[in-house]
Amino acid sequence: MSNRTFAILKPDCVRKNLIGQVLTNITDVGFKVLAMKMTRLTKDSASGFYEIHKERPFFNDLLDYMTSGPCVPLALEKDNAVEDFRKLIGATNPAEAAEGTIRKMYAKDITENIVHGSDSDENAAIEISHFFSRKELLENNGF
Ligand code: IDP
Ligand code: MG
Repeated sequence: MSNRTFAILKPDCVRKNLIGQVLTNITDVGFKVLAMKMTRLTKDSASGFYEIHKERPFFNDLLDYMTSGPCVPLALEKDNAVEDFRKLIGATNPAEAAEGTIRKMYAKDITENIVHGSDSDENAAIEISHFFSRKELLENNGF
């Protein structure tokens, strides 16, 4: 069990002006923000990040969506971070997400689903280092 996960407030979250609201949902349940930035993904960066899905039929739509505007990557800390964050955001498809989850409350559909959350400790570490340099993590948090 690791105490870190990686999240992205996706472009629809930024467009809908929900950055503050969703961050509040995240910090209210005890996640601490270790690092945060606002950035617009390039096609290359988005396809590297979602490499695992490159054979899926929705891959091109996913790249268009993730590059459609700025997003907010976050490195987060909490006990049992990966699992607790996945519970907080809910199922990929908001129609199937539990009541009270972030995707249930704010997401439009299975593509535009507001937020990313790592699915394992190993991927959390890879994804954090995809978006944040050692220097950024060190300067912000002293580790
Ligand atoms: P996750 O974000 O809940 O981990 P993944 O299966 O890893 O879900 O998919 C990554 C992202 O790709 C989803 O969050 C969503 O934006 C998009 N996506 C996943 N499945 C579909 C689909 O069946 N149709 C369209 N977009 C999808
Ligand atoms: Mg995933």
